[in-house]
Amino acid sequence: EDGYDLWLRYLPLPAAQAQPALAQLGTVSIPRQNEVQRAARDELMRGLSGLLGQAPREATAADAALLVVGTPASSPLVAQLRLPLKGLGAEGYLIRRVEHEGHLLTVVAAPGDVGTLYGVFHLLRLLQTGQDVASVDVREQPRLKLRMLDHWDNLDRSVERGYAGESIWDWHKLPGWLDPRYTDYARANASLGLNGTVLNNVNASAQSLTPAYLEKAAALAGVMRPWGIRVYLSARFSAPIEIGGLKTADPLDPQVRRWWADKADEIYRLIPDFGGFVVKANSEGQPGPQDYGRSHADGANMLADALQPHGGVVMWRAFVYSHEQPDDRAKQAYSEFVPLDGKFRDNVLLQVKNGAIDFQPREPFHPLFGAMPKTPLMMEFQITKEYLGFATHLVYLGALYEETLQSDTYRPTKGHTVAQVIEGQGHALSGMAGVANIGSDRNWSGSIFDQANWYAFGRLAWNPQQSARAIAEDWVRMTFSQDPAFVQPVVRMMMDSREAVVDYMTPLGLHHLMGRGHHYGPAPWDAGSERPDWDPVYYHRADHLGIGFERGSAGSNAVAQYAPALAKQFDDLSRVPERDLLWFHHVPWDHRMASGRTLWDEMVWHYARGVDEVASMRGTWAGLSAYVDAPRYQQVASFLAIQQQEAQWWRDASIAYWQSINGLPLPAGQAAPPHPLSYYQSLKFPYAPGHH
Ligand code: BDP
Repeated sequence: EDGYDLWLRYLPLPAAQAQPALAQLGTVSIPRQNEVQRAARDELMRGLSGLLGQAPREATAADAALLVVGTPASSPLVAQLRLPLKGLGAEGYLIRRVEHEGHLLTVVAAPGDVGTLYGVFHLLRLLQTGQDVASVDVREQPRLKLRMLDHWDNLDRSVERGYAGESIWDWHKLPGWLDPRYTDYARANASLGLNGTVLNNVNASAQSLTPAYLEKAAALAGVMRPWGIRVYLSARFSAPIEIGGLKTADPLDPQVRRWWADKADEIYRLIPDFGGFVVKANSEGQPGPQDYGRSHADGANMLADALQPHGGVVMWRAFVYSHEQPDDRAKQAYSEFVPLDGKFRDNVLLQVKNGAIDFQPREPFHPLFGAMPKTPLMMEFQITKEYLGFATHLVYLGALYEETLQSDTYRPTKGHTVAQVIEGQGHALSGMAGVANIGSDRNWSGSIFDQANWYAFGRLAWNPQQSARAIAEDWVRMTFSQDPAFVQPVVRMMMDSREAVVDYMTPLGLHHLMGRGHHYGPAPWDAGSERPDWDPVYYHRADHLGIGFERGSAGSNAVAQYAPALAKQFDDLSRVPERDLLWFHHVPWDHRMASGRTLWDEMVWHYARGVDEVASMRGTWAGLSAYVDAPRYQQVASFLAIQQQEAQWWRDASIAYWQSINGLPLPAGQAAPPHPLSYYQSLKFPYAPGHH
């Protein structure tokens, strides 16, 4: 066991489950006229063979089948059954038992082939998670249109913020060599309903748009297509200059517009179902329309016009912050984009990170959600754990995603969650993107438990209203074991792991306190870099009186970017949620917390709780070795040991630094950091991964 099979292991079910399932599903009728149908068929055969312990028979005449899969067009039997397929759309499906000529059939039916593929994966999941399929009755369709992985992969195979080896894309050997891993990647994504992949880094190289690289992308598109997945590219805004020989990339310049229109034609000749572009513009030094005095809307619309005749979309990122330093970086995206609401073409989505800073262990939801009703806003989550301990910390991000998605925006009124905002608010387009955590490591994600984050992201992109806990439970059952003595403690450990990392890294609303550049480990003392808003001291603002970033009306007033009811709540020191306290306010060290402790004592208490939680995760795992194969057990155990050391390091280094500022003693019973502050400050990590 090396984790390669992910959650698609298809190990034999216990006899008590396998026998009735074989009796119910052991003879199948499934079409194989085109590549999508063949993908569904191969997966069904592979899955059932493994789970049932023997290959199902394929019915010779459709009516001899017990399990029937297809669309009204691909299967005469499905057509005859007159199932209520209306309204399911191109990707929806239903799974049911129906009576037909005196026999009970199990049917996976859909209006379109991709729907049957998703239905097959769903049926297999029901078996894998030990559910009774005897009276199965499922009707599903995705709540979001674009369900995307964004790879931050460079053409030299390095991966920005990647902790799972090199890029999965072996660009140099493409298009001639199609690594079988690409197909397994597509299968895994399709099993979750993901339907798009952005192949290259948002910090894009214009090379990706040259003919040689478009051919490589086309080869990958060919692998993805049978699995319902479209290929997209990150577009570098200045490509017309860099590879087009033009003097400008001004979006209103006719030659520039022509260049992009021609480029789009060229791409669609090679990749007829190309999805479109993601763009990072005027952000962290990337080129963009503002270089020419134009707006983000001008830039996005120019690309949208080029893609429009072919049905492509533009995902324009809202992660922008300019070189002029404002009073608060958290306010920039909202200030720049809200005035542009209603100014984008229909085939543009604005892609917004979950919070206003940058994928921190905890951020309040981004105030843009709900604030641009005339524009489809898509969610951008990070799956790779740039700020959450890289691959060795066990942190289940389902809990983080759920917290953001379930946040009430109060826009237009109370009860309107972020999930509802991204579901489209009546727009034709909607979506969710996850920054992939996938690389060349045999186990894909750098650790077994990081596979759960890919999994949870995919399931939530299909339906952002789902419960993170239920998803974790499915993943554990599919990945490890169905035994409740294993499932329950592991799910509990996963669900608690997110609060643990918040506690030992950045409790009570603290944020952005990690080492510069590589973002590994604590460095709350760090200052003096080329931009103040890259420095931890900019974010915590600790002095001898207190700590925290004042974003209330007495400070940057970032709270005013939220709906009035929320703005009021966040502005009010007595009503702001404590978990976000230091995000929104600069607070005296002796501020009284709900627990009765002072802020300082409460901070120390949180650090301790985080470290203790990791110790207890280790204990939990140590008791479960009997349920897990040795290689996967061992890797998780070793990583938990690393996590415990690093959690302790975060706690000790942070406390040593805060004490150097506030001069306060530790509460009784709390151990002093074992080293002086200077020791923690002296640690350097020039080769930490993920930063280039
Ligand atoms: C930050 C990363 C940086 C990315 C940037 C982005 O540190 O490497 O380029 O986000 O999202 O989190 O564009």
